[in-house]
Amino acid sequence: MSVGGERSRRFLAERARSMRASEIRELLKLTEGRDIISLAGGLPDPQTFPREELAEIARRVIIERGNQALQYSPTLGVTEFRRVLKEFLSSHGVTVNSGDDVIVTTGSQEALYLIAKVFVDPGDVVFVEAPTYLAALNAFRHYGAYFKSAPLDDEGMRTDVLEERIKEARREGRRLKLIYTIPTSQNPSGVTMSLERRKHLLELAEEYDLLVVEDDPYSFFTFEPVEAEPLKTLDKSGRVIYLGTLSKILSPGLRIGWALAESWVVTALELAKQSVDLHSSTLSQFIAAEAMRKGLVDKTVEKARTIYKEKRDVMLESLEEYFPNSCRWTRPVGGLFIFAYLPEGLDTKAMLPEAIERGVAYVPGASFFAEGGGENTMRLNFSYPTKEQIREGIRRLGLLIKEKVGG
Ligand code: PMP
Ligand code: G9A
Repeated sequence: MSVGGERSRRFLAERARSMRASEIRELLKLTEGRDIISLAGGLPDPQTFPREELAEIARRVIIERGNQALQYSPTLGVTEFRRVLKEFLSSHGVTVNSGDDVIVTTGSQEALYLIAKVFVDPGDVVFVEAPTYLAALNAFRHYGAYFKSAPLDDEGMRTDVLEERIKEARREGRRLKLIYTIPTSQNPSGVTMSLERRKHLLELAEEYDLLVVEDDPYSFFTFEPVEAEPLKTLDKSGRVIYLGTLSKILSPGLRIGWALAESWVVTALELAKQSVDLHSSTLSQFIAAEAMRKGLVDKTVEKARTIYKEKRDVMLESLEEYFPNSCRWTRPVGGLFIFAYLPEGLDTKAMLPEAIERGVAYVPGASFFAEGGGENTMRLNFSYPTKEQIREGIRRLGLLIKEKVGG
């Protein structure tokens, strides 16, 4: 999907002409209501939604506190929720400094958009992982970011390459702004950054005077113990903007996310948000505050951890069984995705219509690469499909790939 035509050329702002569709969102439209096994969008398993408890909370909030819960609320967020949220974060190992503040956003996607809006001028350099979350790339791209990426290996972002890219950007006389990273159970790769790399990344931020955006939807439900201290906690110089969300640990439909950072950053985001959506849903924030206070989020996290670990294992076993030996893939300790590398020369975007014809969808990997490449990669989601669908979906994909490459 793109915006085009004579009228659009006449009227659309320069900025809007370069907007790209999110392949994740487009695939969601394509697969919705159709008999297709979707290994595409990162949807939580609906089994993890605590329906009865949320219904009870929602009822009580509306009946007993409806005057506030159904009302407009401050742009920064409902004061009570922000307080509960700070406690929740602290108790989960995310350091909240005395000079920090938190803003509630409409999912962490809005936080990404607001960050792009307030920090990125056209041509400013944003350093990213290759691959990285494509909807973050789109948000930065919208404000004219110039990307430089560093590849991932089993220990996360190659910070030695990051350093090279930073030096290169300096030599080119560019303005350096941000490092964007998803350190734990990365999207799309599933990889988790080692402690050593985390420290190196922060040293680089300090040395080259950069802000760090730590996008962290997945660290609360890793399936295996990992040394995954948040950058926000390791950071001693207030450079990290920490983003979180309830989407994977309670419900994405509530559309509640947050940014925790030094208060000057939060004020800038607040001003930007005033003209985007005034504030995030008051009702959702009242519900979220209660859910956190009652331990419902922690309970959901425990449930999600068990379900997703099993599904990940089924996907790993199925890949082993059905994909040809010429393919390789990541083995994530958390998150919702496995990233697969097919033999060079295979184009997963070109192959997608055939896969859909056979009743299975995935996200082609190329859009996760800011500087091109990755045509032979694909992202496979294991949280949403049932175990049977995972096996069948991977079987069908394996057959298709074998037809293309032999093996
Ligand atoms: N960042 C990352 C890394 C994600 O994976 C997602 C959702 N898949 C988001 C941000 C946005 O999530 P939400 O807006 O639902 O919080
Ligand atoms: O539905 C969305 O756009 C959120 C999911 C993101 C993803 O699949 O990475």
